[in-house]
Amino acid sequence: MIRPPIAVVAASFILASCAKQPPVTRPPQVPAMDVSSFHHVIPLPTVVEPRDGMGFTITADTVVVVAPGDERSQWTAKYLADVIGLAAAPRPPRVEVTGASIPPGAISLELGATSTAGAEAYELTVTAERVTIRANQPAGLFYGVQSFRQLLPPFIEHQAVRPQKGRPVVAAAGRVADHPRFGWRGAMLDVSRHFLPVDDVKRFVDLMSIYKLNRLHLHLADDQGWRIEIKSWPNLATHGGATQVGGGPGGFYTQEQYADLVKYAADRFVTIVPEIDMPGHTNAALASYAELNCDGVAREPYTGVEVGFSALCVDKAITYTFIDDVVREIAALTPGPWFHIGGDEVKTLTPDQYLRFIERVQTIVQSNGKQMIGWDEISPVQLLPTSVVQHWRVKTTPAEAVVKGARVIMSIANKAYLDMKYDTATAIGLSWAGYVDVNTAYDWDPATVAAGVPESALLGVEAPLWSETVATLADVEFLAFPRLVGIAEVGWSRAESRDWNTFKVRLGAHGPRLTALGVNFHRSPMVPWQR
Ligand code: NGO
Repeated sequence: MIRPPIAVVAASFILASCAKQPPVTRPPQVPAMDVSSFHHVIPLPTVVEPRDGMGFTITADTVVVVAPGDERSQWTAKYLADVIGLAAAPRPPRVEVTGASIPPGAISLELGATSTAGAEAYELTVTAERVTIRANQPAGLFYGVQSFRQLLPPFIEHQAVRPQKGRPVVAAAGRVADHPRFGWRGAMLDVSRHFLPVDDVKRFVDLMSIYKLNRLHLHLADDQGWRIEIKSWPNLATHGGATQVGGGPGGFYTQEQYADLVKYAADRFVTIVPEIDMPGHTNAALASYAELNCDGVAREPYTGVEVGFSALCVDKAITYTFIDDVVREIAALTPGPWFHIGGDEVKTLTPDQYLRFIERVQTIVQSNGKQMIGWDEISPVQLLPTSVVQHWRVKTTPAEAVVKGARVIMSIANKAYLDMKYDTATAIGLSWAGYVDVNTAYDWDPATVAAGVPESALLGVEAPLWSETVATLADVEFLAFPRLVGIAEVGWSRAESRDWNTFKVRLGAHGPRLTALGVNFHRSPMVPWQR
């Protein structure tokens, strides 16, 4: 079967390929009726060139071809074969590892120079004869695969899909050349206030990687729960992890489970960023070990949602032995270069105590081979050039840290916090930073949202999902989707190419894909969802 040509509005959709070219005018709003003839790739690639004519049909003979030598490319080829799964044949496409010339009918994954430098850049070409995904590095191949996947019909995403006559698996013809605006495109899960089992986190990794997000920050300790096994301080997990908001059973990751999760994410080019919040937000630790408290008395476990009442005893030597042990054990399990120390909302220490504490912890993190990240309260600290500030507070700016050379992850709460309600009707979530509807989460630029934090200071963008009101994976998905899809585009696509009116139409085309994936997404009335 021939897919309808996609010429109609193609020209307006072609975007300039490199930053040196003059800014391109924004694509006009796409009428909903034309949507089926479009590439709907999210995040919007740097260049999209739909072409007339037949697309590529996946059949029982389709092979995924990859050159020998690079394991990650081979893993990505297998991943693509699994994504296609049984949609076109009784078994997934065969993966052929070969240096020989590419046969017709193949999907070819190739490492080699592309028109844009960078580990995440890629080019994707789809013709009736073959599909070519080319990238400088394996990460780019993975992103090329994710773009190609989005050209395939949404039904392939359904786990129970079986090949059916009259249901061809066709990708439209065209070309994409693409690279990201920012290197840091993240999400954060707060597994402390409510615990999420490893399989739920893996599912979240799967979903975020479809949209080329590449950092998953895990908020592993707070007042209500300590969620990772520390062998030298075992009560942290067994006692400090035994409850959660509302008094549920909580839980924690064994070191083995955490390492497995790190690997699972790394396979999908997602780096795990562990956070142990300190010196505040530490009641779970203070409840686990009496000696961490200034008065030597262990605290009661906490299952409420107040903040700011707890703090480590910053003048006791054992506090720093404890921190060094925790950082060392987690750092050893974490190949990524970062360790997040929280540092937010400390109300029981003097400013001087706070500054000295963070500076000392910064040294501990560095001596364990990691770069420190902290919430923007750490801005006044004498930061090392490698340290990073995560900006969340709406009425402040981390400009003083930027002046001193710090780099910033933009997570401003009134745009990027996924735990804010969409609107007054949203059943879960908070609203202290206002309502964050789908357009609000999308329609902003990280480089202009905080005074004194220009593009050059930004590592990128991250959307935190705090879990005071978020008890299950279904809740997580409801608040994250579709806003996280918008944040993914904020992080990947160039500011001048982004436009809410065209984005909402492309997002609407992702409704059937999210449905087929079983995502419990918010069907916001402001998005023209396709059925
Ligand atoms: C704040 C606070 C968290 C809350 C969250 C709720 C930061 C960095 N500290 O963000 O403890 O859970 O708001 O939105």
